[in-house]
Amino acid sequence: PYQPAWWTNAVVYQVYTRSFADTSGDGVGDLPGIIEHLDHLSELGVDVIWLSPIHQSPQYDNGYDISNYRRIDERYGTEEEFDRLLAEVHRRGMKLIMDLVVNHTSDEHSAFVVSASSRSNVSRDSYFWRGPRRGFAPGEPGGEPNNWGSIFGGSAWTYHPGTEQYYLHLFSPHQPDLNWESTRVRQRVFEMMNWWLDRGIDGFRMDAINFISKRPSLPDSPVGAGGMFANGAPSFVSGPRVHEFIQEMMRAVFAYRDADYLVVGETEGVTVDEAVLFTDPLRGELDMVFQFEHMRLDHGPGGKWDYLPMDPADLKTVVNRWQRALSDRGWNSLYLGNHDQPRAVSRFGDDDKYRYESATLLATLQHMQRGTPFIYQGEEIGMTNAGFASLDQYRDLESLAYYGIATRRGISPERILATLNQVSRDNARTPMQWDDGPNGGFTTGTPWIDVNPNYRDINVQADRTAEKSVFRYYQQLINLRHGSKAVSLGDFELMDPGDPKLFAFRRRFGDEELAVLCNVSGEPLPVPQYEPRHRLVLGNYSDPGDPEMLRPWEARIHRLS
Ligand code: ISL
Repeated sequence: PYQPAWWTNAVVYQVYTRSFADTSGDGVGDLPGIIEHLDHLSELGVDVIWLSPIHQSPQYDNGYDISNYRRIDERYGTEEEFDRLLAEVHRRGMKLIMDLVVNHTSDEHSAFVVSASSRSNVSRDSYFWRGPRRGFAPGEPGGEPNNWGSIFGGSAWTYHPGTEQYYLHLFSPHQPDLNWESTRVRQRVFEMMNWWLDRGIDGFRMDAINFISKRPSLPDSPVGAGGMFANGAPSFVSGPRVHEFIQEMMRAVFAYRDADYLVVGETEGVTVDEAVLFTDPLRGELDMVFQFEHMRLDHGPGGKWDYLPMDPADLKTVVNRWQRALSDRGWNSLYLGNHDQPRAVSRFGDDDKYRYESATLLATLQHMQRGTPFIYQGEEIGMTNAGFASLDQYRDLESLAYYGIATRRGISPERILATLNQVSRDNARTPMQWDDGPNGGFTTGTPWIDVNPNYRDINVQADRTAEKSVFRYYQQLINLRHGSKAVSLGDFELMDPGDPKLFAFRRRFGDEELAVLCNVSGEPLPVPQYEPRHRLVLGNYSDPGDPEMLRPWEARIHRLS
């Protein structure tokens, strides 16, 4: 008989170690801090923990710039503490997957240092080195090999005077891109992955994995309106050899292993058609990918920094498209936030008057879809955007780069602050709020980034014991998934696609059928006539209310059969 993969009813929790729990008092979260709070996660009911990078790193991008892939960064802990964490996770019946950042390394990685040392060294082609554009002298302004901009602002090329060439970095200059055309690069990555799996981890979250294959000629891209640099995406998003590289990786790393692993790819810019290719089990690539369409719904024409409030109807359209596209082949991952995105309740809900209701409604929408849900730390207690009052509270290199660019464009500091408050990645990175003590119980020292001032009201201790507990609601959603094939595997059918406020759908597997009704607004909404009012399985209001009306941000799950 058909055996669905184990992760079809699993729930994953992302730990951003730096901001989770600090036991050493240096203001940076650490591995013993995770160990200390593992019961919080196992009580929540999650099956898998995904750790953002904890490898040795100069931390320009909080660990997404790795200088040694086989060492734990001292700020986070020791090798022994990592092995203890892994054992403690396993002892509680959970799994641990690690970030795999191999589109690029740190510029302090030994391979890059060697690569940069001369034009003729063996590692030179491990990265992308190019001379200046024709007609330019090396290092001359405008002489970059092509016109791509980096994702964090500025050119995607940095000039290296020592060898009079430029190296490519899709992200910051501290994150040079690895050249996957080199078999040596691929071999070394695969060896490193095997080394981690042999150490006992249960899989990987692969950072920017659909960027690893570039069009070899690295051609110029058309320049967008007003921009100085062009978007190189057409030459590196799902590039020519990406499927070949990933299949080769899976053969080299997983072919002879039979344990239960999980491999999820981060694939910004992926289309539904590409996602099917990446996740069709018969192709031997990834188990699931993170798509980004719903993360763009509040981007204006100028992109992420050009914030435009989202229309909830667009969210329905996107969800429906992805649910349908991966229903026969492939598998969805489901997320509303992570360390790169503002807080879900602040972005898609109402983080003020209806914080509990909208946080639990969003959780309902997410966890009742077909796919594997990912919870970002703090979401399970309804943590909100950072609420910073001053620009100097921002830490992320992307926020700081934006600050520089926006200042040069003459945008006022007030506007810049307002934009950062809305869209900056720092919003997700403020420390986990454990209790109402100093620094929310995150550290006894000075936190590397300020704690959200609302920690006195919003914290784990308060939430878990509150009458309206986001945490307990998540527990129930996770329980429901674990026990219901309609939730984990059922068909998805959107109801009332035209209604902008009502997000309603049915899930069906065999003779089990559930209906999910969500009022994505702060006003009461009539319940559609056709909806039979069967047994309520779970809802985010404690009393049944008027069966004909959904209250503000009300979510209900009914069992139809
Ligand atoms: O967060 C973004 C910009 O606002 C995304 O474009 C993000 O950079 C992209 O999804 C890739 O993210 C991953 O790789 C980056 C790292 O900074 C992110 O934290 C990571 O999730 C470079 O390693």
